[in-house]
Amino acid sequence: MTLQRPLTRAILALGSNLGERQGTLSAAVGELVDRPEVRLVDVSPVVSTKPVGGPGGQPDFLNMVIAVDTTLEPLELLAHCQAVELAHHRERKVRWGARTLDVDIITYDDVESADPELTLPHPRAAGRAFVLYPWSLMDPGATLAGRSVAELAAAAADMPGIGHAGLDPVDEGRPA
Ligand code: A4P
Ligand code: MG
Repeated sequence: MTLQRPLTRAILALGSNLGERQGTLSAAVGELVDRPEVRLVDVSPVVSTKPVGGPGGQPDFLNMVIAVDTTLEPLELLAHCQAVELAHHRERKVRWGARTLDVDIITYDDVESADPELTLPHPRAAGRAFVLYPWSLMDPGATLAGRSVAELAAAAADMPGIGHAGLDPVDEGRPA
C-alpha cells in the first residue's frame, strides 16, 4: 500500500521580460502542472508591469500567478519550479535582471520559513503589485499573512506601473 501525501495549496508567481513572453508563460503553466503531483487550481489574468529593481532599461514584464494543489514538499516544489525555469533557458547572471522566465513560490499553505534557499511566504511579495494585483484578480478574497492581497496591491509602490496585457494564457476565452 502506498501512503498518499496530503495536498497543499501553493501560490506560484511567474514573470517574463525577454523573448516571446506570453508564449513562455503559457508553456510554463503547462509544464508546472504536467506531473501528477501538481494540480492546477486557478490562473490569474496576465498583467503588464514595469520592472521593479535591477538594471535600468529592461523591457516591461508580463506577470501572472497560479494556484496549485500539490503533494510535493516545499523544496521539491522549488526544484520543480527551477527545472521549468531552466527549460526556458533562464540564465542567472544579474540579480533582478531581465529573464525569459522567473517562477517564485509565494505561499505554501501557511508555512513560514526564513531559510534563504526557500523563504516562505516569499519575502518581497507583500510589497509587489506585480504579484499581488494578478493574485487579487484571480482570488479577490485572498490573504497574505492575514492581510488582504487586494489592499496590499493597492498600497504597493509599483501599482501605478501595472496594466492589462491581453488574454489569459491558459483560458484564452476569458478577458483579462
Ligand atoms: N528563494 C528563496 N525563497 C524563494 C521563494 N519563495 N521562491 C531563492 C523562489 N525562490 C526562492 O532566485 C534566487 C534564489 O532565491 C533561488 O536560488 C532560491 O533558492 P532567482 O530566481 O535565482 O533570482 P532572482 O529572481 O533574480 O532573484 P530574487 O531575489 O528571487 O528576485 P525576485 O524577488 O523574485 O524579483 N519586476 C517586475 N515588474 N516583474 C517581475 O517579475 N521580478 C523580479 C525578481 C524583480 N523585478 C520584477 C520582477
Ligand atoms: Mg526568483
